[in-house]
Amino acid sequence: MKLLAMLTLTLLSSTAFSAEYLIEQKDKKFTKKELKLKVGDVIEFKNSDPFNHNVFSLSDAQTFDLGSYPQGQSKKVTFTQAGKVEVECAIHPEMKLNVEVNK
Ligand SMILES: [Cu+2]
Repeated sequence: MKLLAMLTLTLLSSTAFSAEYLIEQKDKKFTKKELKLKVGDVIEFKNSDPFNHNVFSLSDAQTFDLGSYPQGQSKKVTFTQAGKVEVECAIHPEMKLNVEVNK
């Protein structure tokens, strides 16, 4: 019984501190240029332009590729390591978002 209570508390505390941010791709820009967050936080990338965007990162701290997707769709990334993550769009090289992930 005691163990179960401790386990429940651990599960609650690990989820209680993770935040979720919404970044849109609009007018060929990310709606923010910089974002600071913590390990475990999530960014939802939503395409709000009437054409495809891609979301990827080749950064050492985190590499990912969400592929290309059209207006109205969104995909989420959980940031799992501290460091700097530069997020880009393969279709529009001028699009950049710098994410600083802190412990
Ligand atoms: Cu784009």
